[in-house]
Amino acid sequence: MEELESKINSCTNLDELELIRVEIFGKKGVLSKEFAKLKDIPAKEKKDFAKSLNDKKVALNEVFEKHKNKLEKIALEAKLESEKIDVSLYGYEANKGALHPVKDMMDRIIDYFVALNFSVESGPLVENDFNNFEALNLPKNHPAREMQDTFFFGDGRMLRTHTSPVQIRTMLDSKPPIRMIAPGAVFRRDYDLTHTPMFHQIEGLVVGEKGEVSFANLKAILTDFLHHMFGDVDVRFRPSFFPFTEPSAEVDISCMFCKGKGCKVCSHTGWLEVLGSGVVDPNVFKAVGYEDVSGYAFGLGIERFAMLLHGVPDLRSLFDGDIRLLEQFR
Ligand code: 2NM
Repeated sequence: MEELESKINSCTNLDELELIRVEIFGKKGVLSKEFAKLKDIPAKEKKDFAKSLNDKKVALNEVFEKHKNKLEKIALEAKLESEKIDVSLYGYEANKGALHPVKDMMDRIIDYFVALNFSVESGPLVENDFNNFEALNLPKNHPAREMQDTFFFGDGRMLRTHTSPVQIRTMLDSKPPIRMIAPGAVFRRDYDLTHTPMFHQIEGLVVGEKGEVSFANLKAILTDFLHHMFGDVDVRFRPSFFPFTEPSAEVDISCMFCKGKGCKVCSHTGWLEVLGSGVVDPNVFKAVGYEDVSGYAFGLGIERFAMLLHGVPDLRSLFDGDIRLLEQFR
């Protein structure tokens, strides 16, 4: 009896226990053999023998069930442990896309001016001579036309060299007041560290009644715009020349790489040129049939803003199509 009990309890897994079960409780098992002895036992002793045998069977069965439960519990715990899933583990990250830095910069600049009630206008990339040059006070044989290094089609048309023709189209199509920006691609025959043959500009134009729109307004809005884009920088307006504005000014910010001390990026001047601007030349208004109006205009290169704000050393890398560049802007 004790021997059978310890045999049951010494089983370390359910397979072993099953073998023991057959050995003890099976048809040809220990207990069956004991019960078989009944028939040879004298009638008088039969009852007591049967009872003690049955007690033994019940007791063994209890020991067996108890140990079976224990082994089942151990087996279940082992199974749960081996199949455990840590639901708090970090999953595989989805492969996210990103806006191209030029598109992102364009959106940021557009958002600034849209908040100030500027409309966003667009026009064709292929332009005629009047919209791209003539109406902008650049008459035929004007040296600025060669300076622009234009892609001509040979039939009088050309790829636009700036987005100014959109301002001309808008003025021809509508009456003042005008408060617009024109973002888009422009084309010039240029290719080096800071120039690509296709790049993007945003130009702005504000037109009101004569005396209503001033150079002071231009200074105020562009100063605020540059603080919005570049943070706490100094802004300076420097006299310049454009055929379509008079007076004209180029706008510089203090170099954010050296804090104005002078470095490679700012050619040791402490200043970075970021905008062109001016009061619209009367000849431009004459070309579109506007009378008794005043206005200011400005223009900037989006790639240049992206280069400065992201520290991109070679502008051409923005157009290589190398996915590793985009991945840095996720
Ligand atoms: C610039 C700089 C200065 C400009 C002028 C005009 C228009 F059509 F009103 F005459 N549009 N954009 C302008 C003026 C553009 O870009 C550097």
